[in-house]
Amino acid sequence: MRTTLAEASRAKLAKQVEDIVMSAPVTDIHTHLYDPAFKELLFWGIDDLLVYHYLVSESFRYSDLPYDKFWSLSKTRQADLIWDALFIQHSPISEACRGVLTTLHAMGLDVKKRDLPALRRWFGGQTVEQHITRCMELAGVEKIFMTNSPFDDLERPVWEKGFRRDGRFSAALRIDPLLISWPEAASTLARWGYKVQGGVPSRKTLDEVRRFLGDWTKLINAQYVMASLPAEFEFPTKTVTTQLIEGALLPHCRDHGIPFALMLGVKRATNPQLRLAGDGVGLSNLAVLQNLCARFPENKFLTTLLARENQHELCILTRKFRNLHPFGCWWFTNVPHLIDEITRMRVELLGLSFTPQHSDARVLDQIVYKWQHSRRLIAQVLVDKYSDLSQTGWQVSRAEIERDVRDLFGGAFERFCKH
Ligand code: FIX
Ligand code: ZN
Repeated sequence: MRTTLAEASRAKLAKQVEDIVMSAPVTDIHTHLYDPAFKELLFWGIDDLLVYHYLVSESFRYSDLPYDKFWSLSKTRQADLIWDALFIQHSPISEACRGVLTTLHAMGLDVKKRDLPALRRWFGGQTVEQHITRCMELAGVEKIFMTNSPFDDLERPVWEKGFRRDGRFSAALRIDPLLISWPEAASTLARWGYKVQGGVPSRKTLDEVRRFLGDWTKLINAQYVMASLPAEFEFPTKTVTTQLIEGALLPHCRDHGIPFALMLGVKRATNPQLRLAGDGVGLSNLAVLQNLCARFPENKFLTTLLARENQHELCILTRKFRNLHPFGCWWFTNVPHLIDEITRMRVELLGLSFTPQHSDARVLDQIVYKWQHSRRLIAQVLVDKYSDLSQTGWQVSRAEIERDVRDLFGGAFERFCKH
């Protein structure tokens, strides 16, 4: 069958775009991974891959085991049950299941043997140092942003003790408790020596909260401050949260020239018996973002939204506010047809002025599949968009495509954070 000229040039363009997108280095701007200095806080290996909360919730679809019984088991026993339920008793066809296999396959492991003990033996023979390098090379990730919470009792002492930083890991200051459970956070800060009072924050308390944010931003060299806020979160309101945001958090971010990252739309503990796997989603009122961007033009706001139904309005808001930068297909939207839909919509409405993806990896090995899967989908969108462009006679060079992809994979984010 004769290939038309148009088909031939589209195939040539597609090959070029796919090569560039599949090999471009990426900055992973939000993960739950840790610098190796945090030792066991960095999860990796086959059992951690299998007990990932995405798979826990999927496996309970097939199990009538009492939740407490499951949580009382060792990680290995939990992994055995999840492997059996999702990979042996049923085809591992979901995105999270396929992800595990994409990662194992990329590491040269023969998944068709379905031999979990053999997989465990292989991972048992690896060191964390070599595995970090292996996973970052396979994923094409050159920089990993951690999620660093001073309120985490396992993490905080490591920072306070100090350690030699691994340059591949950047820090982000996570402050959810400050905004969603102030009274408790206030007593914690007071215990740490900050002169804060619970209740409605006085000027003194707001200054002390700024001192706390300043101390930790300096200690960890935070590149942004982040909080995940519930679907029903509103701004401004006559609440302490609004006062903390206006009177401490945003002035702090302006002083340090760093963005505030809002992750909106989670319904924590929809089913608390599933623990981390028990969170759900809700529609966010995006007036929050409009009000923040309009009232604080000197502040920069990064944002990712959990609800599919919020994505179009976010694109429109982003067209109105240059101090707003959307990123990623977060969590329940991190599935192929939504990554395609959201990325296509963003390119069509925002051009290249956004960051299409972050991995949100909780297990080191996950960066391999999360980026391989997303790169393929992003490449497909770009092939279609550049092909549409070439229909107009406009020619894009290889260097221009490389420039555009560099922007999408971290360049636009870095520039947004710096300005
Ligand atoms: O708030 C967050 O950073 C979320 O990403 C996590 O809470 C969530 O558990 C997760 O792992 C999503 O992928
Ligand atoms: Zn996260």
